[in-house]
Amino acid sequence: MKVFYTGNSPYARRARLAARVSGLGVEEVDVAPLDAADNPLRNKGPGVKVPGFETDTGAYFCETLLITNYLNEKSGGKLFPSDPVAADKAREVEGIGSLLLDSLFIRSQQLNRLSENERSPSLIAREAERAGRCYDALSKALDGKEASLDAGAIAVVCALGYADWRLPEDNWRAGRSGLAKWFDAMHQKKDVESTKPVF
Ligand SMILES: N[C@@H](CCC(=O)N[C@@H](CS)C(=O)NCC(=O)O)C(=O)O
Repeated sequence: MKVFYTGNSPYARRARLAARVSGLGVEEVDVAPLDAADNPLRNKGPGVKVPGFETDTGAYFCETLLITNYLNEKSGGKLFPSDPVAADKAREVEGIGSLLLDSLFIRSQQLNRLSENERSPSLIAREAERAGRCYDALSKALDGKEASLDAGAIAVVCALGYADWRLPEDNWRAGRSGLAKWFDAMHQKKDVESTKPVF
């Protein structure tokens, strides 16, 4: 199995961390830069996005959640706690982390990729509000929680790490010291630290 990534992609970081936690010996293949005419992903599928994933049977697919679920299934459930109640909670957190990352990504594209007259102020405001609600919900869910690397924690670490890089003005730590403490504790883990975005 192979996971294709670039060092600055928060989505690919999620897939790489999931691959490591799965313990399945997934090979990590750096395919930066994505816009190169001879990028290997061009021969694999229409998306040319990271993460991409190749199975041992030669199938190829994109989409972080699909990849995470595949790795969870193949590893016999290593990406979620074995206790069913805790596993459902982890899915709840994973969903909020996913929402947050999508929201931050939209806003970052608007603010960092478009010129001022191409931007949509209403879209930016809507996504900023959504991100605020996600930060608050994560603060509630993770304040005082143990730093363990399941699919929920992976999604959140990657989203908050992306916020630090692309939207530092969100200042998500302000008034959320429990979440900040949890985030720092997660970075004591070698894989979390070693997959921090390269920029
Ligand atoms: N919905 C996709 C999003 C993946 C995504 O947007 N990846 C970005 C990098 S962070 C990408 O490959 N962008 C290349 C492009 O837009 O051409 C997922 O969940 O995996």
